[in-house]
Amino acid sequence: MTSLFDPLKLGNLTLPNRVIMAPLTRQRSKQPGNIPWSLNAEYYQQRASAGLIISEATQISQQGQGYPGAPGIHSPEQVEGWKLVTDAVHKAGGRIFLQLWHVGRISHSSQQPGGGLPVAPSAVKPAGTVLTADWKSVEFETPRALELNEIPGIIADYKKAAENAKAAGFDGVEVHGANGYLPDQFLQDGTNKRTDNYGGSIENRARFLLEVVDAVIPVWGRDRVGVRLSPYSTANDMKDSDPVKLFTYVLEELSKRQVVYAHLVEPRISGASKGAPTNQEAPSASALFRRAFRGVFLSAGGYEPDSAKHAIAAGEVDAVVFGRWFIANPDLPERLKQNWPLNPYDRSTFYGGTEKGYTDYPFYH
Ligand code: 8OZ
Repeated sequence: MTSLFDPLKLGNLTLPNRVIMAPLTRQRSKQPGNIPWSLNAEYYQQRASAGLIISEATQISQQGQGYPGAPGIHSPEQVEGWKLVTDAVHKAGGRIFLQLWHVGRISHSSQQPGGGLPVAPSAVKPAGTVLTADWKSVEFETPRALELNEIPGIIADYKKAAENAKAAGFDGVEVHGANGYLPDQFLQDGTNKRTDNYGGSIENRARFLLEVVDAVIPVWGRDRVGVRLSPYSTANDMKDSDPVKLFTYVLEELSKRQVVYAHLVEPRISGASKGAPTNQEAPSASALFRRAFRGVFLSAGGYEPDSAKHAIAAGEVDAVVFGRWFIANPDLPERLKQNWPLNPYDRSTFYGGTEKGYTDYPFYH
């Protein structure tokens, strides 16, 4: 029987355990410039015992930014800043992938180059509120639908960001295709109303994500590219008329491309930002979609120590991705292994601020 503490082959990497650190938006990059710095390096280094660290979502361009304080990977200063992080993680014996992010419509004009509207597949406004560049909560704007001739430029931004991630010393990249950001906005028909090659059929709606994947594979090799998806998630006001058909197709296409892992967010957790309501009635993504993907299957979303151990032992997933418990427990793998108690997490310090609630959670020993 497999356990959380057995090694896992991920392409030509061997992860020492199956306790993965989730991509976690913490909004603590150095300002101005959204630059990773020594505080971020300390935080990631503390968590280097994870089988794999997936970095916080990191914008590929200024247009792709939607959250104040979130880091980028498009400026030379950001690349230099990330080197502090990757060096620190590697010195501590860890491995770290960078998550490539474009928020699409989940932005605000105060973040956009020239103060323009956020971009999206279609001009469909998300419900709810967004933080401006200076942390004021305001209603979302209606995004501007991308022109067909703008899409190659965004794919090129992903490729350039993947190259920057390599220069910054990461071990691989994850394409953020989940949680209602730009690639997901193309995938799902609640947000994609296009009538060109990027809208309508499932094949057309998947085109953007697959073009991103096809752009980053030559930079990294298939063994170092993963993709995150969140079927059935309602985070960021998402919906689709047939998630099983859509995400089965996407996972089959990702299998053909032999990306190294698929990382699915369980829909029982509907998003971290609004108090993380859970819906235990929601379908299980691993049950529905695991068979559609031939590579390593990572699963995130509301796992507790017992449910994680069970999911691995039952062979439902290859590795479990922890967010909140990794925020509060830098030594999470060892705590799980030894059945040591977990530090409780403090939601009020998840987003923004400095070392409080970030690098000051104690190790057990
Ligand atoms: C919570 C708060 C801000 C961003 C995601 C990047 O949902 C996020 C995110 C989550 O993937």
